[in-house]
Amino acid sequence: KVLKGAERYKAGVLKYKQMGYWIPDYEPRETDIIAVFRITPQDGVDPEEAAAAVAGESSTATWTVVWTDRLTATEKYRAKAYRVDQVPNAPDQYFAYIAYDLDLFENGSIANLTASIIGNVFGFKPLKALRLEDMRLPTAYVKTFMGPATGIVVERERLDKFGRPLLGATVKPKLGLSGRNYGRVVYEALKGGLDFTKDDENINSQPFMHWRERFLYCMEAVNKAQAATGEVKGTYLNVTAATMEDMYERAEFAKELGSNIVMIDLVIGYTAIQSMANWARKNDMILHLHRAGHSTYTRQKSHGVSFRVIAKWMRLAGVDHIHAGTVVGKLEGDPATTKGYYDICREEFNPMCLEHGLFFDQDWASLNKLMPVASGGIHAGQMHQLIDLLGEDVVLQFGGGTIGHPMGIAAGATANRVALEAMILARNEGRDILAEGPDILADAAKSCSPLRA
Ligand code: CAP
Ligand code: MG
Repeated sequence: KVLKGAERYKAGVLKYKQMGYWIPDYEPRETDIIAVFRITPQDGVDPEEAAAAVAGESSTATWTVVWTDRLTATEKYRAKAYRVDQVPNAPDQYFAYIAYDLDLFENGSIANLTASIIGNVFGFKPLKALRLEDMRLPTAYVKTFMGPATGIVVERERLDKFGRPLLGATVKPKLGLSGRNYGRVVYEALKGGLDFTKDDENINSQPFMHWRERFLYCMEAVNKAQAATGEVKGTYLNVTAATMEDMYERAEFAKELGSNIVMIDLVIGYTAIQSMANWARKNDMILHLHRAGHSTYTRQKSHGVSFRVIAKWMRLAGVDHIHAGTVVGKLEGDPATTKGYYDICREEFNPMCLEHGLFFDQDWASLNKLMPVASGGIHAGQMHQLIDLLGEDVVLQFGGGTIGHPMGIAAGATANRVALEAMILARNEGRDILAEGPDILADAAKSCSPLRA
């Protein structure tokens, strides 16, 4: 009988443990990259063997011993599974810790890192499911990346906005407006009090609005709104396109028109993201990353890649903004896990904190901080919850929550700005904004009819 897949492992035909990928007494070196995977072995597969198999398949191994192993320093290059813990309340799942020698990776390349860590192994037969939960990135590796060029501090300085979250809105409907009408939305929203407007993730260059048309009308709106309000304004021009050449062309045009920011979608891929980050760094532009597509692999709790890992990769890659969840809006996310994402973006050092999903201490080695963006079904009525949950260094983005206002777009923007400022003032006065939030909003609404509406 020819044994296949999981059967082979049960019968002990293939033994990654024996091949040297399970080293229970291994103490990771300071320079090792460590990954923690949630593994669900097939019934009857030993979890340590499954962990060893993940280590093998994500580093040097194939399904059999090969002669050429004798020609390299196999011990150094083999990833080492060194710890397997049962997941609380999930009897068939285990956290497997795997250490990788730094020599396995090219400096400064997310594409190269991910080709190993999430390369083939997620389709591996002895596992029912596999999820990459977290990674410890050693300082030696972090330092091979440039990180965000602008980040939080410089963005605030460039925009001259301090002490409060930034306010934005995604132009709606997502698709279908002409350039001229699109520009009108941008102007109304910015003049009404927002700092930013934003293209939607799926707006590129469609028949109803060519990208140049959009950029021209948007920047006219930005300039007019800046002149009318005396504030620095911006609009995230989405330069996502089919090729790098197209993206560079669009980004260059945005710069030529005086934009301070461009936007890309996660779906363009890691190498394209790193190229755009380099471009933004050289051109003094803020780079906004919309995480379009992430839920296809981040949402399931037993299979895929946690968003916390994507956030870490993106801080290395050097985007300046990243969508990181709202907790209270229309898209899934719980407070503890989301706090972990925000800490990855905004802290110099993340201490290990299992409650927030952080499995390791993470030293960011002076890489700039990344501005998180909260977006998705949020509105002024949640201002107290948003500030309480997400703090001050965040972009709050209300699409429907601006453009759906009953009195119009500018009124929607004003309602958000007034709610924000009232809440920040109350917080700075030491009031408990979570408990008193609705009263604070009601008070502010007495002298602001858009907020009242
Ligand atoms: C929000 C949004 C954003 C999502 C992204 C949308 O619009 O423009 O793309 O929030 O989610 O298309 O749904 P509304 P995330 O403000 O009108 O809901 O930030 O979680 O990646
Ligand atoms: Mg959107």
